[in-house]
Amino acid sequence: MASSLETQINEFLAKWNALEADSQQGFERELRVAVYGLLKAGKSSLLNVLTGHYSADDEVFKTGVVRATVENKSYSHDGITYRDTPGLDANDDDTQEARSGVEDVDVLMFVHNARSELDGTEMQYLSECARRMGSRVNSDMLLILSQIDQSPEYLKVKEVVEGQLRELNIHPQIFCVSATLFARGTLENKPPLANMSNISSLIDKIGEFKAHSSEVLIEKNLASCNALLEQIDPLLQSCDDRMNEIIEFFAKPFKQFDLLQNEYYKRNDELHKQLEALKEESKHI
Ligand SMILES: Nc1nc2c(ncn2[C@@H]2O[C@H](COP(=O)(O)OP(=O)(O)OP(=O)(O)O)[C@@H](O)[C@H]2O)c(=O)[nH]1
Ligand SMILES: [Mg+2]
Repeated sequence: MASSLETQINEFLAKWNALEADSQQGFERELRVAVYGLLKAGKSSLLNVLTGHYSADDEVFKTGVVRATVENKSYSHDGITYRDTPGLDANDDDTQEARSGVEDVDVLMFVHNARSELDGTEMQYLSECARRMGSRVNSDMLLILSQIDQSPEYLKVKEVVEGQLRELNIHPQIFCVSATLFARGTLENKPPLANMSNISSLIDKIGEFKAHSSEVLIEKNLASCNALLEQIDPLLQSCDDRMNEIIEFFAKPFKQFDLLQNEYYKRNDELHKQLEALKEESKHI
């Protein structure tokens, strides 16, 4: 009980200090954009093309058919810090690492493979994002339907996904993209291929975020500040409750001690009086 309250207070202070440090950087820092999503969603491949790395031997974010990303990794490109995170739900450590990797980001790209609708786990992670980001979830989160070159039915999937997002009562902008098509189109100098990838529209969107980054940062800090302020009253209440428990814990023995002390003073008084009387008597002997 005590340690959990202590943990809550420490977590609160850590968030508060981080927010303060963030504000003190004077909004000079780079916009932070992160990917988040299930294993093999195509997160690292997407970041490679967004940072201008198109071939397998040139990638900055490791990709592959087996679990490739096991820790958060940031890379700065064109004034933006891109952050890769491990796939959610591969194991608890990876999920925890990914969660910590997206805590302080300005723009969150939730990446989902366009071959099927969102599954239950992704719905849970998305509602967690909605809780954490508040109203920012609609403006600062993008839903990326990835690998569309492998999903001829991706537009139908997109419609289903839109319905699922409505169920969650969130409305992030959706981008249907293919990192592979963009990389091939660029390397082989085939603009139509690159155009089919829709990566350019995502790059434009990120450019808009960058152009308004100081507003984005101020709004984000304000939202985080308000969310933290809302935690203060419940925390104070928990502190009061704890203090009352402690007072109650000590009150009983203190009361007994008081009674004993009074009894002692009373007896001491009587003894003094008796001794005085004896002394008086002895004078007359
Ligand atoms: N055809 C096609 N394959 C893709 C695309 N994007 C990623 N892939 C492939 O999908 C596999 C997984 O891609 P990654 O980028 O490593 O996926 P990830 O989400 O980072 O995976 P983890 O880090 O392991 O969670 C790789 O084999 C990629 O080559 C795409 O747009 N089209
Ligand atoms: Mg990866």
